[in-house]
Amino acid sequence: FHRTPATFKPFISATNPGEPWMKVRPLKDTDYDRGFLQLLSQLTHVGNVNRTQFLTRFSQMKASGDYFVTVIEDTRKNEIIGAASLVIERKFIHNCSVRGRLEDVVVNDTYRGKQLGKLIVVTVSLLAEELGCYKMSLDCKDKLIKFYESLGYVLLPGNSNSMTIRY
Ligand code: 16G
Repeated sequence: FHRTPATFKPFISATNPGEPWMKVRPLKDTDYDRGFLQLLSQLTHVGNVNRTQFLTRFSQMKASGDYFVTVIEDTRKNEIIGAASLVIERKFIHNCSVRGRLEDVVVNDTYRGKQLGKLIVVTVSLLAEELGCYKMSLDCKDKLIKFYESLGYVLLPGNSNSMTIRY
């Protein structure tokens, strides 16, 4: 992540995540059985999503070509311990450019202190840049602003208020 070289220790990267039992990779079908949805429930309400629903939604995401769901696996336990998604939004503006959205970032809270949040966010942010996104945006709770700022994200006062209507 070239804008913040000092904040990300170079010895941790997607291909070298810091522990031999950690693997950073794209989501796959069998992650239903590795606790992927249980992990997401540490972020927000997931509901009772059965295997068929999961596989159907995941194949729709893959078919669209605009969803890049990235996970961290604990290969010792066969368990998903971190996740983040890049969603590509196609635009007419900026010469038909694409915008990245960082979504559903979650790290298993029993794995604190291993920089997994940083690892997954930097990985997905680099992917956005690689795929030609002219910017990447996210929504987060107040308490996470400092974390995202440490990775190069900025609040643009008056310019990028996040607004929501819930259904
Ligand atoms: C956070 C997440 C967002 C997620 C939402 C779920 C990040 C950067 N942001 O805003 O992706 O979808 O929480 O909360 O991970 P909700 O259930 O209230 O929509």
